[in-house]
Amino acid sequence: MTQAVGRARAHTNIALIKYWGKRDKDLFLPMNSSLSLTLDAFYTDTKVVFDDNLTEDRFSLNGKLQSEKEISKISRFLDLFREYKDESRFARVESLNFVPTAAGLASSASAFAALALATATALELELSPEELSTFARRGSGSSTRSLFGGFVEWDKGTCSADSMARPVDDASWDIGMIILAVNTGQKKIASRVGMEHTVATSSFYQAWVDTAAEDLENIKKAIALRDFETLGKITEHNGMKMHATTLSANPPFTYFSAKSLEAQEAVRTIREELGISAYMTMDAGPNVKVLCRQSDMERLVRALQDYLPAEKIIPSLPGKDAFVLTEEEWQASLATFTGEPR
Ligand code: 2P0
Repeated sequence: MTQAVGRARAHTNIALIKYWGKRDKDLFLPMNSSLSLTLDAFYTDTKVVFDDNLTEDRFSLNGKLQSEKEISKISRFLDLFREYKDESRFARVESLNFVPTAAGLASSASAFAALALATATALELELSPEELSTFARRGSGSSTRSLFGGFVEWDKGTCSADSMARPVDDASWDIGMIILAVNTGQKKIASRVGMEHTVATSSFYQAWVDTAAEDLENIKKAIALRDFETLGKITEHNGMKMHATTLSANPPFTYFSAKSLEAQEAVRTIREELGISAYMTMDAGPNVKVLCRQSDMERLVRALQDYLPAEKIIPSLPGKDAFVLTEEEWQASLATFTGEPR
């Protein structure tokens, strides 16, 4: 019996310059480059065991065996590594998502980043984290950025080999983010479906691509200068432009719910009346994410409590690079996991 084992942790990330649209669906090549902030409060731990006793791949998430459909996604992803390394063994994959249920954050970014690092570790692949991000990308675009901590750019590249993530700045300078988990339980339009429909039908789509490139250049300058105000303003503007493309799709749709608009209004009011710098962004769901200074976070959380229940306000600091876990750390993770997403 031979086994090859790898374990890893990766944190989720929130895009400040959004990835919205693919130019190649099979290779997950994006229309535009994007930039995100990795968050330390939300992460996925994954263990992969390649084992020649297995006759098929297995996948459990949060202690529950997953359906054929979920397993086939994982198998296709593992095939990329098996082909690269000429590996024939099947694998057992166990993942734990440490994301509060209320946060309603998509976990595909941290999930595929953790799986990519765990698999590369098990198979002893000699890949840089940038190269590994080109594998992660094929599971879910946003997972490229979860291999790194702090501010991370995903360069759209020219082909599969160079469409990769790179660290921009470790964000160790008074940066924080607060998730406003308004979670209305409304029917979701998966981001993959939403972006495809938008690319195909939105009359604003080309303007999105053109201006996202400009936003990316400007936000990188703001990060280099540690200019929080400019960083926040570009973030808010870019996010709203992404959502404008959904409203201009045909038929139109939106990820905004009434509760999202209320939360947005609360952020604007606090910014104007209390003078606290806070800028919002949203993804393919109703929750609002607020970029702020770490030093303002306590005051901002208190102010937000006038508008939202305390349990819906979830602060986070910037997260670190994805990293390899030891068996002891994996066991500790299993022991603290309650069996349901926290
Ligand atoms: C982002 N989103 O940059 C953007 C902004 C949602 C809105 O990346 O099809 O789950 O797996 O590549 O990565 C969510 O899209 O999509 C996303 P796929 P993914 O974070």
